[in-house]
Amino acid sequence: MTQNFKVKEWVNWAQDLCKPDKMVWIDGSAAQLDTLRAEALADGELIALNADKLPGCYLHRSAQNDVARSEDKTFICTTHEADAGPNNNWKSPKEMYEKLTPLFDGAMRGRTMYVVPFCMGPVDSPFAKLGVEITDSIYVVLNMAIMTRVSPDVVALLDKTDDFVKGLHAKADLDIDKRFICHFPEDNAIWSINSGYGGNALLGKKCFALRIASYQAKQEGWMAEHMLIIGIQNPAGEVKYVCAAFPSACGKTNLAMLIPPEIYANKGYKVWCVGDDIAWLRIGKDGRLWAINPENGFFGVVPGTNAKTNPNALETIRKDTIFTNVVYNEDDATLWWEGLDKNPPENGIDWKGNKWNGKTSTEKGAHPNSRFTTPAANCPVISPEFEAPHGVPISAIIFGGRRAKTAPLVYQARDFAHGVFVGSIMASETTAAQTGAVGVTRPDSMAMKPFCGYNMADYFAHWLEMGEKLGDNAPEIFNVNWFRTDDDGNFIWPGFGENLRVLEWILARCGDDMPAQVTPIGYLPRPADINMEDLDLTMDRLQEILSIDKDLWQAEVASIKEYYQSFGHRLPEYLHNELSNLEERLK
Ligand code: GTP
Ligand code: SPV
Ligand code: MN
Repeated sequence: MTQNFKVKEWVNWAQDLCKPDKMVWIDGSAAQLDTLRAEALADGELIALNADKLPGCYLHRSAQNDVARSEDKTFICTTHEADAGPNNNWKSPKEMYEKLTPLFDGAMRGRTMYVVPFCMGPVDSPFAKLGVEITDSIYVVLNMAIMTRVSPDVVALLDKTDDFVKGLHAKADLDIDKRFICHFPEDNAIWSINSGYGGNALLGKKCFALRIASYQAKQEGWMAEHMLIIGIQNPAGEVKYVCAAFPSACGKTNLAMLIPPEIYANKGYKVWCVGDDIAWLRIGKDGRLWAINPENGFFGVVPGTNAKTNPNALETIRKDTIFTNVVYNEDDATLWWEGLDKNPPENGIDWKGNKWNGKTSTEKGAHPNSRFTTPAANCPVISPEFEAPHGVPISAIIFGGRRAKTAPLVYQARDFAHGVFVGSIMASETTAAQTGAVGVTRPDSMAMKPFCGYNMADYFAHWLEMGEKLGDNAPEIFNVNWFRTDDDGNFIWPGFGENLRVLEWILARCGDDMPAQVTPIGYLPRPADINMEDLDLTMDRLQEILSIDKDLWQAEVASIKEYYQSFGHRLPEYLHNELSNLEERLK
């Protein structure tokens, strides 16, 4: 338990409000987590699996109405509505404290209240930040122990500072009508109730490391972004680091664990994973941009993970992993999900807990947003710099969305400021990672639409300011789209490991000697500059995904205009000008 008076005072207040039967401080020790797992197994919150085939792994089934982030129930509570911006649901702090206090009142009666001190970032990093999550869910505690740093070292740090984020979480009745995920950036506080789902309940992740942290980053002059971080090692052994921001379920974990195609592996290329979802970026003493991954594990999409698409992820999740909402195989207590292999179990139990025969059933066995929670240390390609206190220097920033049409395979911004424009005009088709319709194209600037804890117009201004501070040291900015489809709806680009071919062009463009085509939207590769060796794709198809359809782009400009208008006068003038210039160039 901490000696920090502020923490104790707040925990006492929460205890008085939530009225648990018992309170347990979590130190992350193996013995303590073992006890919790045994308890969760006894009451069915966790299901044991085959200890030989999946050592240390468990299955959890969530409530059926609680399987994804609930964006309509997520609020940014600032004094002034304009500070939350049109990109967020806003309520005043007063209103939400008043509304949620009665919901938390007595919410933990008959339950245990767990107090989890945690650290985002390596514990010895000057950029690390502390939080304390109070929760009544063992599932949440066990997930937090994987996703964040939870240890006596963290408690020692907490003893010395009052700078911590207060996260209050209660499952309550999982009542969807009383589900709220409220952020109070002015108070460093998060209140989440009636959901047990990852992004709603693991408060270190999206709630803290993106929504609250983006607000802090704006004040303190750094950036909190929805980005993976990888190191790409060339045959000479040099490693260059890039960050990539893609919306939820658009390929970050897959790119973060990329295995080079044979022709690249044979030459000596390697890809190292630093992070798969969140990056905290700062300008270093050398003037360059440096990134740390504040997380300690991966909370990844399960369906589609297989030996071909992501063998590294498959290897990572063979042990010490919590699976949520996949198929249980009664024959040997193993797991299955859509896209694993062509051999689904006949004696299965689906994610809803019903008997499921994979050979005959027409329904999906695993939920499309079923997830694994697994320690970063398990990843066979975890970067040697994963724990580096100052992080890694970033050469390129890549934005990318899921677009059937319009966005080409890859293009480069003219400079950093233009790159901010490119990020701001991103749009992507919605996925199963959030509740609501799937496949609807919506603006998702920098893949941060659901995660920016303040007015996005101010966020764009902050990006532009960071670019000015970085000057000549600014990373190059790119946009990619792995998801262009043909007339039959099939993906044209093979994706996954083959994405290294695009990364190779990107890194070449970060040097001096790779020419490119100048187009209205930015620099595109000359088709011959994408390495097609050993690739099952015709030059015609490549040219197709490297083409820019002026009609589609003109329509795109019209919708961006409308989107920009939602920010009113707060939108930086520069972005308006870039949009007009783009419109001109498309004529
Ligand atoms: P979050 O954890 O929600 O932030 O998702 P993510 O961005 O990490 O996405 P992830 O890597 O888990 O991929 C999501 C889905 O996209 C999976 O179904 C993948 O199989 C699919 N996917 C990933 N990379 C590619 C690719 O290069 N091409 C195609 N066609 N699909 C991909
Ligand atoms: C996402 O939806 O972007 C995720 C999963 O990474 S969650 O933690 O639920 O946000
Ligand atoms: Mn994510």
